[in-house]
Amino acid sequence: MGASDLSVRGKIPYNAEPSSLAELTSHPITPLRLVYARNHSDIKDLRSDTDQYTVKIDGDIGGIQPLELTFAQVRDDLPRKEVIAVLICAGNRRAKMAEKTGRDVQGINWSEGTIANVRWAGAPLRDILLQVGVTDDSASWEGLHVCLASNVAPCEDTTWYGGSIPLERAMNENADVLLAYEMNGEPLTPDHGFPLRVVVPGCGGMRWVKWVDHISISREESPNFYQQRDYRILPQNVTSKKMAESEGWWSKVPSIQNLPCNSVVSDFRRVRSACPDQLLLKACGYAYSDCPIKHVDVSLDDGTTWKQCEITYQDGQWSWALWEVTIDLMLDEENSSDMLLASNLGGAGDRENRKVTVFSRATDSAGRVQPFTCTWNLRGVGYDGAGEATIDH
Ligand SMILES: Nc1nc2c(c(=O)[nH]1)N[C@H]1C(S)=C(S)[C@@H](COP(=O)(O)O)O[C@H]1N2
Ligand SMILES: [Mo]
Repeated sequence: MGASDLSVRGKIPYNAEPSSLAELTSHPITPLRLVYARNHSDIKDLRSDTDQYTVKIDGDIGGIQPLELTFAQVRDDLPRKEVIAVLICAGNRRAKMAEKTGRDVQGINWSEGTIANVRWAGAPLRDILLQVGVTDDSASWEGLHVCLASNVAPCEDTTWYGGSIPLERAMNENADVLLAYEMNGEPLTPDHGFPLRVVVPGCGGMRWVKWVDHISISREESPNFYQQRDYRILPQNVTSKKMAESEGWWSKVPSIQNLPCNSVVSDFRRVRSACPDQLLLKACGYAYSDCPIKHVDVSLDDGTTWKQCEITYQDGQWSWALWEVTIDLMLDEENSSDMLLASNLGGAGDRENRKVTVFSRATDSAGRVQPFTCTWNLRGVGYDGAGEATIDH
């Protein structure tokens, strides 16, 4: 990992995101050196312990035959599946939430780079669950959860890391949930969970448990702190952790699972034009949801009118979408496009050094539209307001 590729947001535990969003979105598949790191504990380097490393699978329901698999068994004896899926932290864009709402949020001050589009390879979790006796009858999955845990290192708030997903998701062949051992064709690195991590496409990164060593089928969601008392969107009126605890808010709202429909502007700049009457601006960025993106649109008039962008990359069900658009900001305001708000051009006079703000908005294939504004929540999670970038031109 190059020293300048990531901006370190916390040294202990180690938390870092790419320094340049423009560079991040210049690669459809995120190179390992640009993959953000999000850790609630020290990073365990288990590379010399792989012979001892096992994953236990059990459950508190009937009909489960507990099983213990070695890393080699998971890698060599089970089917291998590859999936391109975007990994995103629930705290992505937290700094934007603070900026747009003018209120402090609790958590690492993430910009918009805690996102990585990776080609993962691993064993389908479904095949492992079938081995321990989960049946292929979907009615039997109802109300059950798969608890995913890592006991290799104590975390900031508790002694271990865990999270859970509905059993339904883990058993659905099309949901592509993996016990992954490779990213971009290489073994996982210690910071990304070597030897095994869970990959849950379309779901927030906090459930993609790294260094996973215990998988358990349960009637309850994971009892872990990060499932029960964090990674939930608390209502706006909950203004402190103390209030959240004393009024029991954590159990009143659901744990986050699926990704929101979201987009971000990663680069916005003026581009040269051969025609002197033209003022060309180029914007590009990323978008994602819990299903493929249908289109991304941009607005120069605070969301009154929108122009559709070109999607330059999207691969399969679970990747991010990369988009770009060129906007012709005519020098003659009278001929300017409908999109253009006069105030955005700075009004009368000076055509130089005027600020232009572009907003982006994603629509997914299920018809969900990214909202323009996002309300504040205490932990600053799930920010999904319009993407935004401003330039002086
Ligand atoms: N064991 C363990 N797994 C974990 C975490 C952690 O702190 N410990 N962090 C989670 C969170 S919040 C995110 S966003 C992703 C980050 O994965 P990365 O560091 O590979 O980018 O891992 C998840 N899995
Ligand atoms: Mo996260």
